[in-house]
Amino acid sequence: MIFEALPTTPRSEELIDKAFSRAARAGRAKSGLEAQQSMLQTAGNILSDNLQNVATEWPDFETVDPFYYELADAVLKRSLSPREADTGEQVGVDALRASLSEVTWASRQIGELQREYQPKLRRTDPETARKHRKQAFARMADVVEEIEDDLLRVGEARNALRDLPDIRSDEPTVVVAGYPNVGKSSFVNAVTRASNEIAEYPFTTRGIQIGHFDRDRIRYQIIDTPGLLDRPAEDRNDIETQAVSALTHLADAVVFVVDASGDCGYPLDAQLELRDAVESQFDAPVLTVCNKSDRSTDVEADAYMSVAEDENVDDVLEMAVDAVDYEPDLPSR
Ligand SMILES: Nc1nc2c(ncn2[C@@H]2O[C@H](COP(=O)(O)OP(=O)(O)OP(=O)(O)O)[C@@H](O)[C@H]2O)c(=O)[nH]1
Ligand SMILES: [Mg+2]
Repeated sequence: MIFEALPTTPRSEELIDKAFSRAARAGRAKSGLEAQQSMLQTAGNILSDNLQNVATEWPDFETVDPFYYELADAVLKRSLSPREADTGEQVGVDALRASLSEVTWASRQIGELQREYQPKLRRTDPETARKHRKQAFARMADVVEEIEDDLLRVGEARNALRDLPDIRSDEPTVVVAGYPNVGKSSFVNAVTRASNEIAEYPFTTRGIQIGHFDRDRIRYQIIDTPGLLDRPAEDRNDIETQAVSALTHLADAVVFVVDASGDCGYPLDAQLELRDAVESQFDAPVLTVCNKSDRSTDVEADAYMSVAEDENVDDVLEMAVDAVDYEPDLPSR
């Protein structure tokens, strides 16, 4: 998971304290002009390096997998307030990138201050050097304080993204969709290992379920998305819509489960309408699978199964694997 390893982001105050106390320590080890030079060098390096690290530890959003880009954007749109200082009222990944570029700016600015003051601490008396050094520190602190909001925002973004469910964008993926109560989770549970993860999904109040199964030594990922792909698109809010859009980048096949018996509480017409909508939104093949065949098979479908009676479940999975049509990248010989 690409956002998992992001380190904590320091706050402006923390960073200033750290830089200046290390600088004081470095200064105490020397005397006269050298003490002032060493302090400037230490504070400048700590500030510019730490700020630079904040910016470079993020993945390059230009090249990030589209699934993660949209996922991150949706999460950040919810968790980051718009930058009021910006005329553009940036939100989501744009707001984060704007803050990261401010942080990079600050890092460079500190470097420039360091270079500006270095000559002033040479060939002068220690007292004048001390005044210049103090002035340099004040200006460095101003720069770091100026990006206080940006550091906070980057820290918030990091916290919001770190806990995203561990969905692998590089594994062949089956997405399971369908109205509530049709048997989606029953199917996922039946075909996956016992160790399914139920992950907090930041778009819905329901946990997303991520399971895995193996076929021909290839690991497949199967994702149950309650609260997202279980009702008409017009009922989704902006963030849910974007989450579904992220899923379209991820899905290699969709198993759309219907319940022809209507036991689930939703009329078959509505279920098929949702199926058509999912079909038109996803590029991946969509299999219509009639579950609860023990109750009814009264619908045109690609397959019929009863998870409850373990009827045809493996065949449905096989169909899904065929639909995924995954060709592993074999090393070229
Ligand atoms: N008769 C019958 N009942 C089934 C079958 N499969 C699932 N059920 C029952 O249908 C109900 C709903 O199943 P779930 O797997 O929770 O359905 P779901 O689609 O995950 O529902 P949500 O998570 O609410 O969206 C449960 O009571 C299951 O026991 C089946 O093949 N036949
Ligand atoms: Mg479920």
